[in-house]
Amino acid sequence: MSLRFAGAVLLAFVCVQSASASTGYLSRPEVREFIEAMEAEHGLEAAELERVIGDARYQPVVSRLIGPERPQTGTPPVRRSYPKYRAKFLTKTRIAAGTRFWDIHEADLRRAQAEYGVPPEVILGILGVETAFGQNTGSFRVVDSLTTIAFDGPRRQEYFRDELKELLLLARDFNIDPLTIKGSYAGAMGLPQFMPSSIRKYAVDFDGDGVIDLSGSTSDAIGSIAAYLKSFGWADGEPALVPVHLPPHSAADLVSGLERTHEVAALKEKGVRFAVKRVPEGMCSVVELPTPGKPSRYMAGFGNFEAVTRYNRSTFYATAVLDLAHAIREARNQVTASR
Ligand SMILES: [Ca+2]
Repeated sequence: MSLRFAGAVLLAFVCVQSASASTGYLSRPEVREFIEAMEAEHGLEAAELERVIGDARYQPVVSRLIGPERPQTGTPPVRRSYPKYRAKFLTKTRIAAGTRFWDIHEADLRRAQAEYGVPPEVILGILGVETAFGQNTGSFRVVDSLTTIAFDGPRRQEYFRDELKELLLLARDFNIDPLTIKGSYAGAMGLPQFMPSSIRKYAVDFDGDGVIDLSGSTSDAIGSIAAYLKSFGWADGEPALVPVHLPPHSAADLVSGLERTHEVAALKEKGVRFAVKRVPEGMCSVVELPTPGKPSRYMAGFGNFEAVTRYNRSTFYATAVLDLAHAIREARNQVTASR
């Protein structure tokens, strides 16, 4: 199929979807089915579900942002640039905002470290990359985002139907009107950008006021990030990433991305050199950080690195979080040393 033809089909698809969406989601059989299942399986009232989903609006921009199906094999991968990705987050402004945030919320950050073993800078690295410490938490109505992708999205409809379900249950649990909840185009919410299912599973009421509020309570946001990382195996005091030097021509064999498939001892036998003396035992991944036109850098990713990738399944993301964490820690050390 030529690209032009694919484009025409896509356009026709969008028009059909928009036309059906403009008559409202309630008239769609798959939406009726969803509502009936929510009623039968979770005891939500049909009238309330109809009020909420009947008000949901199709958002073309959400559909566009979630993007098309990823290309299948056969298309050459685009050579990405880690330094370019990193530069978006490791700005002077963001690092300075991180140290200010640390000053203001020191007590909560300390308490999170004591309870979950996650150091302040890692929590700040996530907050910094996700929302610039709460500056960009998203302005979409989450009901609109999730309903759009769940029923009209170009991909991952099933996942987003589950998240819509979780949002409705979350709103019931905390007695909030789901129509008032704002978030990213993909339905991620609050300072730490948790999806509804993650809030229900992992978030904590860290300020003890009886509700979990990741938008209004910085304390809840801090505690919830730490609780999330701990649930995915964060181990206090362990390194997340260790720079490695690979023997020539071994990258294609050894780079494993998100997968921790290598024994440290086996990598050493293959001639991989670790940049630190005390290398944790056990399994690690080998992560490639490419720069177009230059040799790539390589890192061994351990359990704590994997915990961060559980937040967002991307080696670039997790490396940038940890780089920002390190930069904020350094900046804070300088500030406190000069006081
Ligand atoms: Ca709270």
